[in-house]
Amino acid sequence: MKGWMGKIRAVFLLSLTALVLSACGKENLTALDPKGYGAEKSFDLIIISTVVMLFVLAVVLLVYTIVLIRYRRKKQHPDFVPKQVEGNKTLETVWTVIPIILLLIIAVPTVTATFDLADTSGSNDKLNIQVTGNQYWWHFNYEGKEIQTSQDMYIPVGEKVYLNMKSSDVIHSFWVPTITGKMDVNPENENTMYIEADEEGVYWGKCAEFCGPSHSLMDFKVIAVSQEEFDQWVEDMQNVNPDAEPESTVAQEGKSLFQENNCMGCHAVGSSPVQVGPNLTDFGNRTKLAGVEELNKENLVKWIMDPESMKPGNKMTGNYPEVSKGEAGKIAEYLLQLKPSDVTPESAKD
Ligand code: HEC
Ligand SMILES: [Cu+2]
Repeated sequence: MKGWMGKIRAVFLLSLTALVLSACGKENLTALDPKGYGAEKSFDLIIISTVVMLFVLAVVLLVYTIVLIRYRRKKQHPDFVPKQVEGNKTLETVWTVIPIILLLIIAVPTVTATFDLADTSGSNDKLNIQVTGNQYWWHFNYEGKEIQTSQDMYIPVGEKVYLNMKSSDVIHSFWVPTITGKMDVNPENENTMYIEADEEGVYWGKCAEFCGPSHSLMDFKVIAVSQEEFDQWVEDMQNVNPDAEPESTVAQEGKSLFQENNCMGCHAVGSSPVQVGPNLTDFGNRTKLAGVEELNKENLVKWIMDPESMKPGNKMTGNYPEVSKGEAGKIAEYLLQLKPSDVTPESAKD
C-alpha cells in the first residue's frame, strides 16, 4: 500500500512539474495577463461573466440546499399530499427579471467592446500592416513602407497598429492572446482589426482555426519595441540591399546555391512581390525557424534537407532540387547572416 502511494505521489509530482515547466518561457502566451488594449477588454469581459456565473451558481446551490433540508421526506401517512401551490406571480416575476438583469450586465459591456474593437476608422494616418495567413506561416507587408517580413511582426509600443487581413489559401485565425482577441483570416474577404501593446515585449501568436496538418505549428511573434527602435528598424529594413555579397566565402557560396536551387522562386530577401514562402530579409534575427523550431544551424540544415520532418504538409517540401548536407550547410551560413538591423527580439526586452 505504501509503495503504491509513493508511486502515485511521484507521478503526481512529475506531472505537476511538467505542467509548470511547460509554461516556462511562454509567459506571453496567455489571455489572463493582458498587456494590450484588446486583451484587456476581453479579460474584463471574462471577469464580468465569471462573477455573474458564480453568483448564479451560489444562488442555485443555496436554494437547492434549503429545499433539500426543509422539504425532505418526513414521517407522514403514505397518502399525505402536501399543499399544492402554483402560479405565484411574485416568484415568476422575480425569476424572469433577475436573469434579464444578469444578461444585460454581460451584454452591454460585451456589445460595447465588440464595436470598440471593430472600429478601424482611425487607420488613415496610422501604421497599417497587411497580414496574410498561409499554410503554415504568416506574412506581414508594411503598407506604404516597402517592407515585407514573415513570422516576426515588429510594432511600436503604445500605438494603435491597424491590420488588414487575408488568407492565401484556407481560413486561418490570427491570435496573440496577451495583446488581442482572435480574428478570422479568410480567403474571400479582408478583415480588419487593430492591436496595441502596452509594454515592450515579444508576444507569442498562434493560428486559432484548424487549417491542416501543421496548424498547431503555425506560430508567430509580435515584437513591440520603443518608437525609436521601431523607426530604426524601418530604416534598416528599407536600406537592405538584396544583392549584397556576404562577408565569408562559405556564405557567398551559400548565396549562389540559394539562387541555383530554385529557393528564390518562393523566397525573397528585401521587399518583393515573391511571397510563396516566407520573406527572409531579417531571417538571421529571428529566434525561431519556420515559426516553431529553435533557430540554429543544425535545425536549419535539417529544414533545408527535409522540411517535411519538421512541419508535415508544408508547401516547400518536394518543390526544389535535392541539396546535399554540405550545400545545405553553406546555404544555412548565408541565411543566418541576414541580419539587417540591430533591432531584434532582444530589443523588446529592455
Ligand atoms: C515552392 C516554394 C518553395 C521553394 C522552392 C523553397 N521554399 Fe523554403 N519555404 C517555403 C514555404 C511555403 C515555407 C514555409 C513553410 C511553413 O512554415 O509551413 C518555407 C520555409 C522556409 C524556411 C523557414 C523560413 C522562416 O521564416 O523561418 C527556410 C529557411 C527556407 N524555406 C529555405 C529554403 C531554401 C534554402 C530553399 C532552396 C533550397 C527553399 N526554401 C525553397 C516554400 C519554398
Ligand atoms: Cu492556420
